[in-house]
Amino acid sequence: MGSVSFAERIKQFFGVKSAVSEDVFDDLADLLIEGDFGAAEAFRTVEELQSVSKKNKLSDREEVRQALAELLEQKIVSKNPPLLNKETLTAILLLGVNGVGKTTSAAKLAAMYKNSGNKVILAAADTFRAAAVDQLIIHGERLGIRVAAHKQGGDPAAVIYDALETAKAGNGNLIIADTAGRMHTKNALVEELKKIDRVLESRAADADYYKWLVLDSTTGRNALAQAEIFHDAVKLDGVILTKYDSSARGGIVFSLSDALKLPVLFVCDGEKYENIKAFNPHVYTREFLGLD
Ligand SMILES: Nc1nc2c(ncn2[C@@H]2O[C@H](COP(=O)(O)OP(=O)(O)O)[C@@H](O)[C@H]2O)c(=O)[nH]1
Ligand SMILES: [Mg+2]
Repeated sequence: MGSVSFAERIKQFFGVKSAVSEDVFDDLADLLIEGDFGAAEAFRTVEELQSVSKKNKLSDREEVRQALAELLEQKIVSKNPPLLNKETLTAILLLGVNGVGKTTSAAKLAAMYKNSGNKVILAAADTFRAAAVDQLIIHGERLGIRVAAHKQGGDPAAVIYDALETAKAGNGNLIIADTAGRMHTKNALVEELKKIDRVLESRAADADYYKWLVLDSTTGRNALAQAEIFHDAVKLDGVILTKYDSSARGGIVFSLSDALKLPVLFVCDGEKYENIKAFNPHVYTREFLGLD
């Protein structure tokens, strides 16, 4: 792709003043694939677009771009982030492989929900890396938020258990749990996550419980493979898309919808606490197609 960003390429593509021919649609399929669409999905989308274009007698690329925006927006499975009940307990489990931004997202969510009046407890259930626990404790200190933590190597399920007890003692209505994401032994990770999941299901049976997968938007199609593994293991409720400030191409959102019916709940576009916002399918689609 060179140094030209995907958004620029798609802008250039639609900026060309020419009639829409068969070739234009072929090129568009290629472009969507470059933008992290799956091949089958890209061809299907272009076929649908071709039939819409024919039906509505669209003649230039700009009209086709508008039609594509509508088509793509309809494909997104969307869901607003939940409104939390402050009178009852809510637990949010963050999952994902190393480096995607789980710990950072845990802190961002904690800051956001604290600002809207929730009493938050962060749970340092990534006990695999000492640095992960320290990183969360530092966020907790900065944000004035309690962190449930054990020493490195401890049982992550026990950390969650502690956080639940602390909350039940009246010290919080929202638990946000960070988890480990080492993928070198997929089975061990899946087993660990299932155990955490069981603790939450049984010890917080009356709580609202959400499982959100954190995905790095710069990893492209690999993100879909990650989502499949985690969704299989613990039935996810939604996705947090990180690093959207970088060279992300964005097509992955359409695949998450198409293949897994998984909604994206939040998009993060920087390292600061405030760099998180609720996902908006309309805005996202228009940004993806370089429309402002
Ligand atoms: N630019 C950018 N960097 C991010 C974002 N989210 C996380 N990071 C950075 O990505 C790196 C890994 O994040 P971390 O939360 O430790 O990932 P974890 O291993 O999944 O817990 C850190 O350097 C973060 O500052 C984001 O939305 N944008
Ligand atoms: Mg981490």
